[in-house]
Amino acid sequence: MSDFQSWVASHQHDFEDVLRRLLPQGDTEPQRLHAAMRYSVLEGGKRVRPLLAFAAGELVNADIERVSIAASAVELIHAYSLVHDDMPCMDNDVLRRGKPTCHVEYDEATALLVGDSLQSLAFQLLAGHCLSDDPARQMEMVRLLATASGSRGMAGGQAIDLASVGRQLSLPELEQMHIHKTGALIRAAVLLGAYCGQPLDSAQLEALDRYGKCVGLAFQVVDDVLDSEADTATLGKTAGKDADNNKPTYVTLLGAAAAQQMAAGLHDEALAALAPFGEDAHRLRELADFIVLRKF
Ligand code: GRG
Repeated sequence: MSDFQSWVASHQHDFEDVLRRLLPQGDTEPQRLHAAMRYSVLEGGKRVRPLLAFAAGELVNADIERVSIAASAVELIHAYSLVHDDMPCMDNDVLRRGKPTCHVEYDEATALLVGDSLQSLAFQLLAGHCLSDDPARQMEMVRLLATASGSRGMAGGQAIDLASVGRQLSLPELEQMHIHKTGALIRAAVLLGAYCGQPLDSAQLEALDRYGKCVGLAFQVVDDVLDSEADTATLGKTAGKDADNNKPTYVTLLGAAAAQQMAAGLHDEALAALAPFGEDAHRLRELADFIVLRKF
């Protein structure tokens, strides 16, 4: 196992314990809702967004307890988005993270409430723990996550996505959709991790934000390639859904080879943005490599 692989495995392991502790226990009333929340969050997922927050936190010597809370808030928002996205009124999918989706395992009303409750819990965590010695910075963190997940961020991107089914989008339109739907939360994960530590100057924050924007978009481009090329067992979710749903993707627009090339270009841009941080940013560099080279 490489040094990076053991860093990932150890953070994934410890982060699972953090989530287990922060989520309401399954025997707490209302039990069915709490069990469904735990089902949707625990034991699954690559935890890419939390890993980005941990790597950004390491760059600024942030307290790991603080980063764990920020990372949990982001992961809970991500998990809520997956639960809602899989529902019949949206993507109508039956498999997620190698398991039946929440509404299949439980029911639609429960899945709706799971998403709602995970979103509320994310903000409860951000507001209920001390994440910065500067209260104004902590308020900025709450605002950042709210913006990234709301109608000007992830939910807005999802709305554009739903409206795009069966339509031909231009490359800039597709990029706008994905910058919001997928990119906004990934970008927020990087900045939230960084906000937990030593203050950065505006040029450094801007550089980190550029990194987050590039890896966020690269993540989606690679996701489109994997959706068209990998199999359901490897992905743990239904492969080929985009084509089946007649959705525009980087692959349908550019072809797989050009899409892969685009991801490589974004990867290079992400690494260039990290240049001012030198060796201290090595985990963020490794995560950019992982995001572009991943096979699942
Ligand atoms: C319902 C408000 C709302 C938003 C949904 C994120 C999203 C927006 C929908 C999920 C569908 C999808 C394929 C989105 C693209 C982003 C993406 C690749 C999500 C999957 O993220 P991974 O690969 O999942 O990080 P794991 O399971 O590893 O956490």
